[in-house]
Amino acid sequence: RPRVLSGIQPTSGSFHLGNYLGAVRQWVALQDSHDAYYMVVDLHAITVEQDPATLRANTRASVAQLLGMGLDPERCTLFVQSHVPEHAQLGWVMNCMAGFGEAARMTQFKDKSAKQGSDRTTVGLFTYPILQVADILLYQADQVPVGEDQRQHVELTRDLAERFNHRYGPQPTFTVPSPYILKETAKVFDLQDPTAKMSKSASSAKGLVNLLDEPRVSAKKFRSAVTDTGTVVSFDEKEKPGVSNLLGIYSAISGRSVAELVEHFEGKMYGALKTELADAFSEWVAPIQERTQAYLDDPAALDEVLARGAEKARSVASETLATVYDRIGFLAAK
Ligand code: AQP
Repeated sequence: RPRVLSGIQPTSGSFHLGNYLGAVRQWVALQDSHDAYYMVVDLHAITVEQDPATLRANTRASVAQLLGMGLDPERCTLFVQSHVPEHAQLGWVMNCMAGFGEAARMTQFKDKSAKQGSDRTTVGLFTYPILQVADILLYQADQVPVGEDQRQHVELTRDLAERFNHRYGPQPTFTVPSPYILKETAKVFDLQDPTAKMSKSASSAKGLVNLLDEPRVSAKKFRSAVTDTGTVVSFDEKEKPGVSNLLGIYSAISGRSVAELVEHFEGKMYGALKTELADAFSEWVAPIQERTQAYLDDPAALDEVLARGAEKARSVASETLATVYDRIGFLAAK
């Protein structure tokens, strides 16, 4: 079975709809067809300052939500990144493979550091895409299910894997991975600014749909989503970004195609779309919240899942790291 690897940051108490539709939904779907490795990337989280108690609580909450959203530890390997020391170890090696200019071209770094200012931007934020390269290569992943905003980082992973394979050949050390990005949900947009990505740090509270918020709070956000001055419900990302975003979300959570939904809303106004979506969302999110709460109420079960996950992940990661250390000429420890 081909292997997939992906991760998500524990930087908030709740994931948002963009995280789910762009990434986690695919993670759930790939569990049966792929050898799946998924992790909560706490090493990445500390690229911006974190309160220790909050980080610990958010890491637990993240694992509980992933299980609540449908990851099944019997069908995938779920772990916390810092439980597998090989990530930091291979991260250093890959830092030494990447060019400074190459890293400086990462658009996410440019955007985030421009917002923070250079004194508040950590060196970790600059090198985080390279740690992500190590995350992926350690598991010899064939595919990386992510949202569109991560495409450039997967491209960097491919470049560095090929560079390493070439420099330390002739046998390849790393599998060169491909991004796995579904067109329909590659980018979920802010409900208040449908030309911007829904994002935890950039969206206004009203534009961001958190999965663990009270369903009626999210329903209200859908009902007051920004659309346009037109009246016909149709899918046109350029002319009708707000309506198209709502249709995309509705389609993804209901399993009905966009074409079917457009037909359904024929002759109805935008208000009908918003109200139906608000109701559908509330119904859809309720069982996710219940399952998440059940895992939060059983910390021993959660620890058990993570212990098993880390052990399995470490067995793969340590093998890759040993090969890398050997190929680059590190003296073997006796
Ligand atoms: N709006 C989105 N649409 C589609 N996919 C998205 N992802 C994030 N936002 C969207 C995908 O979610 C996965 C986890 O990403 P992450 O750990 O980088 O999440 P994040 O950084 O917490 O997400 P944000 O909201 O984008 O955070 P900030 O605002 O801090 O940058 C990834 O696969 C990502 O593509």
